[in-house]
Amino acid sequence: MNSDELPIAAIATAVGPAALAVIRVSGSGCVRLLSSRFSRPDALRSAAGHTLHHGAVHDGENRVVDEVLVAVYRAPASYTGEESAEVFCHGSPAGVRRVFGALLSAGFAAAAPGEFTRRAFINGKLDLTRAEAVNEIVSAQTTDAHALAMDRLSGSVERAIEEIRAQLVGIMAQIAIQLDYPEEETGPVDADRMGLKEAGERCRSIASTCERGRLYQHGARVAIAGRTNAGKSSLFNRLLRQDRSIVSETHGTTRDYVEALIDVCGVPVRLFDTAGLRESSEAIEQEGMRRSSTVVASADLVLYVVDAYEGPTREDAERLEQIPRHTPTLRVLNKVDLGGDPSRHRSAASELSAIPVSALTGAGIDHLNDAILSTLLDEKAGSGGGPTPATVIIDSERQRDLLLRAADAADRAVESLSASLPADVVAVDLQEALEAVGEITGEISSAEILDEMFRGFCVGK
Ligand SMILES: Nc1nc2c(ncn2[C@@H]2O[C@H](COP(=O)(O)OP(=O)(O)OP(=O)(O)O)[C@@H](O)[C@H]2O)c(=O)[nH]1
Ligand SMILES: [Mg+2]
Repeated sequence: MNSDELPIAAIATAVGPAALAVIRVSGSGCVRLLSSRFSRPDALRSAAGHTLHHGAVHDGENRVVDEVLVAVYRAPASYTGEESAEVFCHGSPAGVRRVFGALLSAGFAAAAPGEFTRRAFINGKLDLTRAEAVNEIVSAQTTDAHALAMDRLSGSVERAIEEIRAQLVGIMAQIAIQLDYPEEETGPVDADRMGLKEAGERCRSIASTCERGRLYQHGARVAIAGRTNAGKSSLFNRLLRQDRSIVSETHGTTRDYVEALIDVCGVPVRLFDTAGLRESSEAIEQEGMRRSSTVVASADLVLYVVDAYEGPTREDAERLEQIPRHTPTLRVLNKVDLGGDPSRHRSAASELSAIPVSALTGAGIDHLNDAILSTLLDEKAGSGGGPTPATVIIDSERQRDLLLRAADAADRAVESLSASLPADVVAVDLQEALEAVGEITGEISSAEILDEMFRGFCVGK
């Protein structure tokens, strides 16, 4: 038996108190093996694909472990393409582990991370871009990230890559004619006319969407900073929509930084409330400010809060100077509800290029959310446009690197053509572009490539 077909088992759901949990098994003979721990073995062994069977899992010594439902799948009509089954048991962590233990004692091997999807790929059920999308769906933190990953699972990247590959194959055919028949007979080859430049641009254009895709998938770190009492914790609570950080009129309330995950227009943002900045000789407060500055230094974006009632001070200007230059900063003028002179607020806001808000009333918060999103997209994501705007957004650095390799090879082929180098020189670069594109979908793959790719998957997927 091929080692890829050996029966494997994995707990496919998160371990924690829950109504139900799913244990997945796959591989040649897995239903027979499972039946050795099932109360109605004959029913399982003779089961047709896509049928459900009620019964009990026992430990091999007639002790019932759990009451379960088993779904049976027959090859090739299953996720992996192999004979498979899913065991729906009760969700208590202890119970799930006992059922899983019973299966291991029957002879199942514990599956490696991503092993089910790896088998699905090997059996031609999905290409590598869809396999990666499976993992992206599992780890999506916002509805937008999930929708983008679903798009990739339905084959948007695979189709785009296939189009580029077909284009490169067509060009290769024209070059092959050049190799077979000398130039006098076929006339000179033109990179533009053949679409070679366009193929390279399409690769680069899709590659440039990776940062944007990763922003939605992996999110960003946003730190709130500013002088004491500016309203940082109030703003933190407002953005979080939860009374999480302590707010008080006492200066220096926040000592340790506080963090929480929020959804900013579809981007998962780890938001940090930090200790207010002021001159202090108190050791604990100094340590709080030191830790806060570390958080600010590692942030993708800083929201620097200024109290509108007091207006920006020289100290604010100095504090802003201390934020690392490469870190984008949005200035936020808080407490604009505090009466005062609205025109003064407006001039302070424009002097500071600040976004006026009130953490107390919620005024301006939608605008602030939009500004956070657009700054993160500008900083991290580029436009994703270019001469040939990409129709898909990728998340995988593996795909991006291969697309750039293909684009570089296509560029070299274009140069060789314009320098009228021999067709076999052009063919070498074209071949490299084709190989890189083939690796993206997995048409060309090796055990090392697959090991590297599936290492990041969770067990049970
Ligand atoms: N009117 C008004 N008061 C606000 C607003 N935001 C914060 N405050 C008040 O300002 C005071 C300080 O607010 P905090 O959120 O604790 O300020 P902070 O910047 O976290 O302060 P430290 O943790 O000490 O650095 C509190 O009394 C808040 O109720 C606002 O938008 N409008
Ligand atoms: Mg605070």
